[in-house]
Amino acid sequence: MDPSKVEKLNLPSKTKNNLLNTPRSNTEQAVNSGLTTFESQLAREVLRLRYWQHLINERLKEGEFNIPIHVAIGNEAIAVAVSNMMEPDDQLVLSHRNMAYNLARCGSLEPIYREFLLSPAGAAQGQLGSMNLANSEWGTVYTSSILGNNVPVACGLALGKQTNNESGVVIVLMGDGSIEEGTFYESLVFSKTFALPLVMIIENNDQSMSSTIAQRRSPISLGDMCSSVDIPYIELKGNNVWDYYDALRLMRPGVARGTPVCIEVHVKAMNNHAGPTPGWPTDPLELSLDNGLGVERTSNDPVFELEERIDPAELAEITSQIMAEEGTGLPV
Ligand SMILES: Cc1ncc(C[n+]2csc(CCOP(=O)(O)OP(=O)(O)O)c2C)c(N)n1
Ligand SMILES: [Mg+2]
Repeated sequence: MDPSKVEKLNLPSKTKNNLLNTPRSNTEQAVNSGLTTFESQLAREVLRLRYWQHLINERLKEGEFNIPIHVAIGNEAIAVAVSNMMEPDDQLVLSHRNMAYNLARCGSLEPIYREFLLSPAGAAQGQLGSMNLANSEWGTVYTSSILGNNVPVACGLALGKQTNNESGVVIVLMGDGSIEEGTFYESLVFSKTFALPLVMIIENNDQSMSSTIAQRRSPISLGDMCSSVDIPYIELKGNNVWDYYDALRLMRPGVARGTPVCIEVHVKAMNNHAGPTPGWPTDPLELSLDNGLGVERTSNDPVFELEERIDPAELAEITSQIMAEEGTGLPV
């Protein structure tokens, strides 16, 4: 891509230098905070995903897109952990809220941004838009905007691997709303019955469009549901990307040997269900790059988790490198 065509989103220079909410006292600390290269890479990917999603949200605010787009600010730690856990033969199956995963797998904002514009230069030649965006070159083999539709498809892909004696596992993503579809239970039973190499990940943001779980249904204990069909259940919370990666790597060999696993990860929807945030003049949700990359100073926010663990100078350095990378900005 021609770097001269890249606009580094028009931010006040004060903001550019202060994208991280890191008001720690000792900013003079040594830059090398003792992270391994790999830990640093995971942190970098989380920050980059956040930056890219902010950029998309800024363009959503300007009304640039003609299709529904589901930002996933708050889902970066699990997306980066999944992306890095994947091996070359693994297959990823996504839902309407696929942005963090597709960006993590693609490793570049531009083809996805162009796809959102339905451009022939987009990641799917402008044919899939956002809610169905898949690209097998990234390992994202199927994405569905129909809740619950992608889980049996993932079962079929995993069955295909097993039947053809192919390596790799299938990972399917869904939300707390999607598990209300009957296909989820059927897929639990099916995957166990056929010992499929399948990882089912439920991003529980306690939200399905505008309703919380308590507003729309009785609670579902995923742990109990899984144990009733003898499927291992793992609960992830805290948004620490390194912990999430370790948990996924630990689980993967068993899945590859034919033990399907169900993972519930707690995420916080820090953006509106779809479209821009804020979405209307009295919207209580506020998202702006002017406030930095971080949104909440709690463990709901994967960026805050990094701010708590990485030396501020090192974090600021990583952030400015991300913003200076070729292809990181948006085309004019
Ligand atoms: C079968 C079906 N019913 C309803 C919808 C409309 N719909 C789109 S997204 C959504 C909420 C999904 O909630 P969840 O699965 O928890 O994902 P989240 O948006 O919270 O990430 C609904 C009801 C749909 N896409 N498919
Ligand atoms: Mg949800």
